[in-house]
Amino acid sequence: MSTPSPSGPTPGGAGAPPKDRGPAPTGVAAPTGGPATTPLAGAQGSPTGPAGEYPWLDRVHSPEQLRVLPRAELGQLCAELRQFLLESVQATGGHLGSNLGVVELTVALHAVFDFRRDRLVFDTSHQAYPHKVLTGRRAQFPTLRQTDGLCGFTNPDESDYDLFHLGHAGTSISLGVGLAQALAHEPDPPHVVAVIGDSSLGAGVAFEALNHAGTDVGRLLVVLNDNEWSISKSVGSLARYLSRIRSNRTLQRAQQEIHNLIASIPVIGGRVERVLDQVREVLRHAIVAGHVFEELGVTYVGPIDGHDVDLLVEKLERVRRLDGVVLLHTLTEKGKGHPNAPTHPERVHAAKPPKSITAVRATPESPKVEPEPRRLLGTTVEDGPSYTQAFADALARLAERDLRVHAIVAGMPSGTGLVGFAERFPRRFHDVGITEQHAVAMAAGMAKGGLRPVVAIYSTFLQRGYDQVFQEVALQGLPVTFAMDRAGLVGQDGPTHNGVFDIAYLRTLPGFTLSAPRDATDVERLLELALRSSGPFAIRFPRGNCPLRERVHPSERAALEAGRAEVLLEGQEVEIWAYGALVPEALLAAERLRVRGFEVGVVDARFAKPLDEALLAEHLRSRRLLLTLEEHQRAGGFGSALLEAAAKVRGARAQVRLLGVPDLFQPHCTSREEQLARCGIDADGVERVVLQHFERERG
Ligand SMILES: Cc1ncc(C[n+]2csc(CCOP(=O)(O)OP(=O)(O)O)c2C)c(N)n1
Repeated sequence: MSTPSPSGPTPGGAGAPPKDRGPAPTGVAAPTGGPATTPLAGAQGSPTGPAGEYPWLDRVHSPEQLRVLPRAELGQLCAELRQFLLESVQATGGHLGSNLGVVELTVALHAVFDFRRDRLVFDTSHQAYPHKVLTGRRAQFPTLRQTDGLCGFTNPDESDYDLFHLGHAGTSISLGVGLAQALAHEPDPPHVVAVIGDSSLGAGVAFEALNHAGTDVGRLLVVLNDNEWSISKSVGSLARYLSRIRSNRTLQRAQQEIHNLIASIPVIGGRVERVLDQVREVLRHAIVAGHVFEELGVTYVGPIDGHDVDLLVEKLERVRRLDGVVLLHTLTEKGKGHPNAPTHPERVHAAKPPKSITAVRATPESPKVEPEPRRLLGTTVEDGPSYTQAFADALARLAERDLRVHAIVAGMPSGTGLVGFAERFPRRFHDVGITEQHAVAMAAGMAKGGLRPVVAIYSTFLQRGYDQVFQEVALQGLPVTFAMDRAGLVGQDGPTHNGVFDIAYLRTLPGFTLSAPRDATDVERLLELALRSSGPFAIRFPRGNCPLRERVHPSERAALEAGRAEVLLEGQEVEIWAYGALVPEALLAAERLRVRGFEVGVVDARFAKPLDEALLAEHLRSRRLLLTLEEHQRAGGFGSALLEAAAKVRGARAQVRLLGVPDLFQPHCTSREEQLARCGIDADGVERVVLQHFERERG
């Protein structure tokens, strides 16, 4: 890990520039790679050498080394870099498609700018792999997104070339505007570059930033990486507008001629001049690509071929001399070089890690190796359907019965499992793009109009729409259902994507019902209850699978009632109140502790709000130890809610211990299971706490 340079202009403020990494290499002679044998689809330059050989890439361990390569060899470097990413990321898993698309752009950026001094921000930063390779991290690629390995996003802990740890889309222009303002006082201000995808540009915050950027905030280059895809196809009028620019080659050719024509219209004065002014404007609007940006005060350049590294270098050298805010529009192909990219860009977005990598790994902190399914008391932690699938299936069944049910997603139709729903109910499915605020406010409008909208959203991305959850939904008391996927720890994506704050940020809002299912049957029952509810209702479920065999048969379950917990196992001295998907872990721990002679009970709390206060009071009075178990930050979560209720109980004798995610941003790990173990919120963790508690009491 490198430390920030002390020589930054405003240390800790504008992001200190990376340290000089030693003198530039001198050897730039053509490397002696083997004969070219593996042509690379669509790559610029000649083919790479035999698989696994990267004669030019081997010479580049830093951007300084890139900058001394002969310009004519940059195409070859790009070909090797693309080949390296294809081989490496397919072996480990990771965001493949977006990265293959920005190879030439990243090489050109590092060739033209010096990001030891200039500043580079990647939006969302899932497309920063080529940047990682070029900034000395290639050797770590076999560890990509694994425990203690290379992060899948930019991360200042990893390199001084990474200014921010990001993962949520749309903020790069704002960050760039801030950096530009912080650096503007310098005699020769460094350049600030923000790289943003076409879909992320549609996020509200990106529009807000552009709106401000055009008002003299300093020098900023925004590079629009337009590949026409989000994770799915980009949606909305902005996507349509960009696509019109992209497809209109005639317009691009005509553009220069029109510029010349406008310039050549003579200035005559008086009325004629005013009319000609209008003609100039009409022509500009009708013909000039990107006039929407120009109207915002942003100089638009493009569109240009984002896979032509020579052209990119030439344009970047030109635009870096311009003042103010410049938007360079580059056209790229998502997954460039991958055989499936032309037909299935969505499939190429993320390469799945092979099974051997996602298997639970033993670590010194968590010696957990559990190859066999763990059976207990009629339930198992064997994999059933994913929670995502259980939700999608349930929603489709309920939508069939109730025409008022609409589904809303914010750029994540596949991630939320709703592609099938979209095909089946196209008029009742709304992908609004990466616009979580709009998604939530629109749901409020739908609910007011008599519909039953279900906002299917990752817990972490609902944070973007929090104010709309408060004002448009909660304050109006509207029946909007929030199906929060990836609620909990998410494994390889890490802290930007962990959904561990939602209970805290939702439970303070009056009138909200907060719930979490322990299995697939309860996913459907809670969804049904939500759709019958008269106010806002949240259902959280994790990235992971439902238990294959359920503890209680669906036909034997009592009707659900908001605020009613369910006793799954009667206890005497110890009671575990578990929330949602960790209920099976609590049952497993209870089983093991019972073998050791502890009469441990398990409650499926099911609701964090309202809580089952009557049952809680009974347990607080009669048990010696009460544990809460949740996949959420301990601060402000389910356990905190329970403690607040406990403070009102007279005659309580139980000690209460809260098991949840500690007050740290949990780093990425190879698997969610490993993160659960690290936080001590799996069966082993529960068992350990109970044993330690009674050992301490005894000794
Ligand atoms: C606020 C937010 N919502 C949703 C996502 C999930 N997400 C990650 S990448 C992505 C697509 C981004 O598309 P684009 O900006 O065009 O970049 P590309 O992947 O095409 O290079 C989405 C929707 C996110 N990261 N942040």
